[in-house]
Amino acid sequence: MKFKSLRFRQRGAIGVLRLNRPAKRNALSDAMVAELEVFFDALPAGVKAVVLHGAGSHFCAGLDLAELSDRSAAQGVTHSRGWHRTFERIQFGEVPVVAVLHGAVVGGGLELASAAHLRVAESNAFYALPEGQRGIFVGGGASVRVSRLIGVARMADMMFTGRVYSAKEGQATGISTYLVRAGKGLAKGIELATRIAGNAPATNFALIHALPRIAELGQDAGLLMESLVAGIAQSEPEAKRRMTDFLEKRAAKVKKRG
Ligand code: 1HE
Repeated sequence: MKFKSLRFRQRGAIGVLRLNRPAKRNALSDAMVAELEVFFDALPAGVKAVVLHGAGSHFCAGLDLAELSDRSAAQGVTHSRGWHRTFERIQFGEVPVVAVLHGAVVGGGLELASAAHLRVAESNAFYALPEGQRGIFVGGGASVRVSRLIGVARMADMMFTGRVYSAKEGQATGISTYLVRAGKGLAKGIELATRIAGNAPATNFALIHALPRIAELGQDAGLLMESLVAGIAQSEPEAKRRMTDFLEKRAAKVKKRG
């Protein structure tokens, strides 16, 4: 696949997608957002999980400020809805996406990261929502996704005050769920994606499409939906095979760490 602002490599079942405008700190131009949409709309055959990372010293500097033109209110809405469409393709797409974060993960960069299913941070990552200081508001889904990751109060603080979270703080507040040394993120992302790609397809489908929706429901409807999804998943031959493998001592036990 040939893109101008992205670079794609396939490693078996894993697709490694790199934001590739390091000179502009991977700022999200309209063209780059459009390329992301094309990529996630029609994944290359055989890709079962994607690792998303950034070229150079930062994951992503957010919206390409050089393109902030004289948009009317209506054009601003349309622009934001375009980002929403693209990031929905990532969140509710066909495969799990692991984002590997390093350096600046700011503004639209944090919005993009929050559309992924798993976040691995390197120790040099930092997070901010400079929209608050630039006199604008988030438009790439942060109100929904970042607020759910770290809470409304923390997100509002980031925007009110320009607060920057370190990688350690990002790990403690729930932005990332893995924290690794600088330079080790991609290998960790590929390791995790490989493990995820080996799951039963029904499990990955449920985690991408059902879990976030169930979490939005009230208890009654949520529990019913969980039962429906559980019933479907366990009826799959793949699930039967995996359970038999365990009972016949062919599958790994859950091991205590350390
Ligand atoms: C850019 C951008 C950008 C860098 N748009 N060109 N995002 C921001 O407010 C973050 C703005 N960027 C920064 O704070 C810093 O650039 C970084 C902390 C990310 C990186 O710093 P550094 O020292 O490594 O790089 P630099 O020297 O600041 O920038 C290198 C080049 O990238 C420079 O261009 P050059 O032609 O002078 O070399 C910068 O102008 C360019 N560059 N960031 C355009 N963002 C749907 S709503 C989403 C709303 C938002 O995302 S708002 C947040 C925007």
